[in-house]
Amino acid sequence: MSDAKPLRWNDYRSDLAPVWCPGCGDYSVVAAMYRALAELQIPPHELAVISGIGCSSRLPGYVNAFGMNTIHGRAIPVATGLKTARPDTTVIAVGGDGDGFSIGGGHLPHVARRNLDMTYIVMDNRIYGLTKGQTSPTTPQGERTATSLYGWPETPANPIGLALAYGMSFVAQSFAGDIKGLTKLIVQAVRWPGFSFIEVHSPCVTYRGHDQYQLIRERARPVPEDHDTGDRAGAFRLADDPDHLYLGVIFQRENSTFGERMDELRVHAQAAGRVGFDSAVSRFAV
Ligand SMILES: Cc1ncc(C[n+]2csc(CCOP(=O)(O)OP(=O)(O)O)c2C)c(N)n1
Ligand code: SF4
Ligand SMILES: [Mg+2]
Repeated sequence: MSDAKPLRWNDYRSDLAPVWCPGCGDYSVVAAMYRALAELQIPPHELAVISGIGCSSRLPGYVNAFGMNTIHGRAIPVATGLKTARPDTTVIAVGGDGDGFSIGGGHLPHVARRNLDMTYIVMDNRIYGLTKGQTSPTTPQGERTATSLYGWPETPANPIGLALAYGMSFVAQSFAGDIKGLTKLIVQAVRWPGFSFIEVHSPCVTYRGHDQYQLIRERARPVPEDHDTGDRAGAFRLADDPDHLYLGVIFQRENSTFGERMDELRVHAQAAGRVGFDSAVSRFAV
């Protein structure tokens, strides 16, 4: 048995000071992540936090672990490559609504159907924060922003609905104003054997105003106690409720992971050996 001291939350804090605006919801997300990691006792050298580009995507720099602030919309492909090459590493991908649902949105159905064993946390502030307040896929209809001076005409995307439709095996929703609840969800998501997605409502106080905390609080409700998290149709009903944001686990259903399927494939390929290779090649020979 190891006599190493248990890791505490501040063992996961890097020596970089966050440069987010005072009051930004992302501070609470990183705070919840430190607490969750301490509960999980994941050694920093066995952890990688991967992001795209955006205010929220600065988060890996603030975590004492391997990390990469990649390019806009590409956290998921980089995390996929890393998890596939190093399945022993705990991989957490993070980013914003623009990064994940706009430029990177095409990766979501594919990472979902592969069911890679990793966690994806989206800090959804419903705006492009880093580039100074342009509309994003989740900007509410009618909102006035830097790029919609007279009100935004589009209907916002529904990230929980998309996650369910894409077949993600673990789908949860949280709020930066609830560090305790978010910590619990990150622990559950990282322990989940498959792809886990957490949509975190994380206010941008600079481009959407401080009242976002209040507005989210008014709509937030815990997932109803009688909700069956294995029932996808019931989960869609929660995602589709225009008046409430349900916080907690909305859906979970186990499936084999990409890593398990790859291991199986490797066994078959190795057993087939050169004979298998030759017969595969001969199929294409003319
Ligand atoms: C290929 C590419 N296109 C556009 C940009 C400019 N850009 C950087 S961050 C960003 C949007 C960030 O929004 P979001 O992902 O919601 O993160 P937030 O800053 O709101 O946390 C954009 C458009 C870029 N860096 N690269
Ligand atoms: S601009 Fe918005 S999202 Fe970016 S750090 Fe400031 S409050 Fe946070
Ligand atoms: Mg954003």
